[in-house]
Amino acid sequence: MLATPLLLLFSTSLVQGTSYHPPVSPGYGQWAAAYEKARHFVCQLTLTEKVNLTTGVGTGQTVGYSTGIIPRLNFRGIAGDDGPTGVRGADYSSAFAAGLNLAMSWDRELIYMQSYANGAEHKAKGDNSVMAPVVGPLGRAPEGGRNFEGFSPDPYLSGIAFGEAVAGMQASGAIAVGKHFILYEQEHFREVVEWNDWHAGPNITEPYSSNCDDRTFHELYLFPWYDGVKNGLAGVMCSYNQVNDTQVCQSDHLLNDILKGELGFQGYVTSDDGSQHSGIDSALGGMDMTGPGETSPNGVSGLGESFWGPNLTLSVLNGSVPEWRLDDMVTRIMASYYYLGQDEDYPELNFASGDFDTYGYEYPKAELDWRKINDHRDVRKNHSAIIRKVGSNSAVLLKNTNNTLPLKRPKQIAVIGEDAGPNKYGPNGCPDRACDLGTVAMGWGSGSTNFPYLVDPLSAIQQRALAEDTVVQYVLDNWAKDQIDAVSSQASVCLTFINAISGEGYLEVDKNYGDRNNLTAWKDGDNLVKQVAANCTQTVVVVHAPGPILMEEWIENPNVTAVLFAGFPGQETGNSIADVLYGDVNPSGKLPWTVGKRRKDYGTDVLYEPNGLVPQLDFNEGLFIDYRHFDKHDIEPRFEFGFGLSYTTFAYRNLRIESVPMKATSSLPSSPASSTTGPTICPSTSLNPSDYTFPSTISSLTDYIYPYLAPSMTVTTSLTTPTVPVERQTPQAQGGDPSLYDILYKVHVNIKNTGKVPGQEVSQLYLDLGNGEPKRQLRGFQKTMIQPGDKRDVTFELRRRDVSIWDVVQQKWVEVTELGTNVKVFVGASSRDLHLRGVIPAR
Ligand SMILES: *[C@@H]1O[C@H](CO)[C@@H](O)[C@H](O)[C@H]1NC(C)=O
Ligand SMILES: *[C@@H]1O[C@H](CO)[C@@H](O)[C@H](O)[C@H]1NC(C)=O
Ligand SMILES: *[C@@H]1O[C@H](CO)[C@@H](O)[C@H](O)[C@H]1NC(C)=O
Ligand SMILES: *[C@@H]1O[C@H](CO)[C@@H](O)[C@H](O)[C@H]1NC(C)=O
Ligand SMILES: *[C@@H]1O[C@H](CO)[C@@H](O)[C@H](O)[C@H]1NC(C)=O
Ligand SMILES: *[C@@H]1O[C@H](CO)[C@@H](O)[C@H](O)[C@H]1NC(C)=O
Ligand SMILES: *[C@@H]1O[C@H](CO)[C@@H](O)[C@H](O)[C@H]1NC(C)=O
Ligand SMILES: *[C@@H]1O[C@H](CO)[C@@H](O)[C@H](O)[C@H]1NC(C)=O
Ligand SMILES: *[C@@H]1O[C@H](CO)[C@@H](O)[C@H](O)[C@H]1NC(C)=O
Ligand SMILES: CC(=O)N[C@H]1CO[C@H](CO)[C@@H](O)[C@@H]1O
Repeated sequence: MLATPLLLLFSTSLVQGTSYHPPVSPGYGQWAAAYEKARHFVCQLTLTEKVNLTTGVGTGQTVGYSTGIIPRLNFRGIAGDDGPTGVRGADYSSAFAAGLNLAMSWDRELIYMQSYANGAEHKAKGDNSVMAPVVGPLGRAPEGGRNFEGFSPDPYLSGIAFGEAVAGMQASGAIAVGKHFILYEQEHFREVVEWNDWHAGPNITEPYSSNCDDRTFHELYLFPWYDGVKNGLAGVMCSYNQVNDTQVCQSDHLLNDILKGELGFQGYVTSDDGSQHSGIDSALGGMDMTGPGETSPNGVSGLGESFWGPNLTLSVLNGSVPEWRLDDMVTRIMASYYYLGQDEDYPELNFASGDFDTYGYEYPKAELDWRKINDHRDVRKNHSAIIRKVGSNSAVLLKNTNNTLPLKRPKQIAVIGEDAGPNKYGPNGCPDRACDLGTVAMGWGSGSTNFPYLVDPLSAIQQRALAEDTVVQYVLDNWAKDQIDAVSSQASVCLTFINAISGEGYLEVDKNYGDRNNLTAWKDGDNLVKQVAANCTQTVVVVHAPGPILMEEWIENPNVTAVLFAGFPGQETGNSIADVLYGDVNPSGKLPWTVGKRRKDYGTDVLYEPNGLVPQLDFNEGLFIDYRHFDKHDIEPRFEFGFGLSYTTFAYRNLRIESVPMKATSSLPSSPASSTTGPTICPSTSLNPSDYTFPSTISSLTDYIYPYLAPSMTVTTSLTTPTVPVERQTPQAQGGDPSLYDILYKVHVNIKNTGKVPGQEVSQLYLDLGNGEPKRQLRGFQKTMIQPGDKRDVTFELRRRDVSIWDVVQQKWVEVTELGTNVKVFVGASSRDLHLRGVIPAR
């Protein structure tokens, strides 16, 4: 125990004299009430209780991302779990469609609905927070392993999707932890241990550094975060990579200046599993919670060791981390809890991620506390209907010669390809879904969940076909050439399933370390299609993939009469596909990226070989990724961004631009109370050794992270009343400068359904902003259901942000019309099918 008497002497020297001056717990706007409750709560806490709420107890525990608890106040801490497609590691929960499919749907309401349902399942299982939605990676390189977890390389589409996903998820009551912040665009080299030890190098010494200029950063990668923060995002996960050779999780610039300052983020920042690289620096740099708690990913080494926990307690006691910073961390965490109303009737944790047993140890490593760990609560409700709808409404019809689809009572169907059938080991037969066996409906890694069931395409199609007395043949082996020839030469229609898969970097499939090694179909998919098409004049290709695949080997084959891109639709994949094939649902998905003809046409790629001990990922292409690159260099894509066919046709007319009369411009709210009085700081009263030494009343568990000083730790300095820095207290509004969201223009068009069936059209608005910007950038879209022969007026609203560029000198968004630019407006059915044009004149 501690012999040194505490010297009550506060040292501010470490704080003053450095450039470090983060924004302190704000609590304005919609967050005011939550902050008041949080401050009240935090003011009751002792030092170790505060530290407990910032530190995960370790991944050795049954549920990852769980902080310590406060028994004295009967507060059970903040529990969280992955992720974007459901409650990871749980049973009796849903396997939702991937973020990719939400983007492919271009449907705000569906994005909101599925995110709400996912949040509700987490809540019912007792998770306070959900590690989702994903908006980083944005998708700089089409091979990027985790692109499918997010939305689109277009920042506007991603921003709208992210905003809806945050709003939907948090409407359920769960905290959305948006991830990954930021410039995390590939899996290779994201983690030293993972790369050197698990993938056997060549060795690196630090995670890769994403080097991106300020304008590109703001206009592409940061852009969608505004929409999430604007909609109340309460959690953010900082990413594995470095930016400009600084770890993101300790970047004062990125977390304090940009996220908490410029974007006005009022929630908390948590680390990923192994993305924290320091104790003091991450605290000062703006991180608020160390999710898993441990120093290394998955606790591969140093089990029970933490940069925070005991180290944070000591850092506060010895003055390295001012106590107001700890208070700020805990206040942000608790404000998020209150903001979501979790103090009222929130379910208790009733499952154990990855463990389906009913009884088990609460602390497995220590084999302690045998108890009920899983209620097996079925939380799925009617979510299968939503998932099926997302699947069918996101499928993108790329080719449909002579109306091959929808199927018209074919006499005989052949279903061909391993991707049409089940995995013989079961839908959850591969750990974290890291394999390409049977049909693929999600990617691998923390974007995966357990399937409660998986409707494979063959089952769904067969069921549907039998109702029409169709004969159904199938071959599920991609290399069974004789059988394939036999069935494809007999069938009236040959439904051919091919796929590709990608995932998170800690697992490898066929030497793909998360990122895909190529953009072609896996399992000899191209040859499979060619072989079927050689014998079948109605070959329909269905693709399950995490992003674009190259289709050049067969796309122009006249026997390939239809192509449907299905993405990763989750548990209902077969039903969703059958709904579209049979015309029960008219396809309305559009590509959220470009399908190129050659890999090199994209101009960006994953860095596969380290270019140094600290791999450098230079974003030299600037603003020009995906369609912006194809447009700039006049490269003809196979299918352009925004493309997708329907069973009906649409005609566009009458573009009209309306200038919205300027209201008194919204501006930053005048300084709220917190900046005049300063944030409430609650020094831990009567600080004595019992506040931070191991209590005799609890027995220490192996590999478990506590807030108490380790026996080897001694306190040399001590603290008194902390001073609060004032420099960066000027609060921003949630989502940044509110005037960025003012509607400046409305663009109206009229769309007619000129075909014979009802259909939804995703109409798209693009702008040419001049000033070195891409020729066309998406800045509006609407999905509209129109009956045959009917017309609908569609309106796009342009916010100030949508007609602005980031001025690196002034460090602010500037409207281009004020720079003397005539803004060209295009509206149409894809980024290259632009029926209508107009101009917003310079001012
Ligand atoms: C910190 O949390 C642990 C459980 O994770 C609990 O055993 C301990 O009592 C807590 N400490 C304090 C000071 O509340
Ligand atoms: C790479 O690093 C691993 C562990 O970090 C080590 O075991 C191995 O010897 C290193 N290899 C080389 C070639 O330096
Ligand atoms: C990276 O550094 C460059 C050069 O200092 C700077 O212009 C840029 O804004 C930095 N990028 C980010 C994302 O902070
Ligand atoms: C304190 O942090 C260091 C790394 O800075 C780590 O090696 C050590 O294990 C931590 N101590 C505890 C008790 O977690
Ligand atoms: C305070 O404690 C932290 C955590 O162990 C340590 O890293 C740091 O060097 C200490 N600072 C001082 C001034 O003793
Ligand atoms: C699911 O159930 C909810 C609540 O009963 C209802 O509001 C919603 O419309 C249903 N959704 C679907 C897709 O059936
Ligand atoms: C499509 O239909 C037209 C008219 O019936 C026919 O001439 C053409 O050969 C068909 N194309 C294919 C690829 O089947
Ligand atoms: C692309 O990668 C997949 C999966 O590793 C592999 O099956 C396929 O053969 C590769 N394609 C080419 C053209 O190398
Ligand atoms: C299309 O199918 C027919 C019938 O099997 C076959 O004769 C023809 O060669 C095929 N065409 C191509 C380009 O494979
Ligand atoms: C039954 C039949 O027509 N089979 C043909 C299918 O196509 C191959 C070429 O890929 C021919 O060799 C078969 O004769």
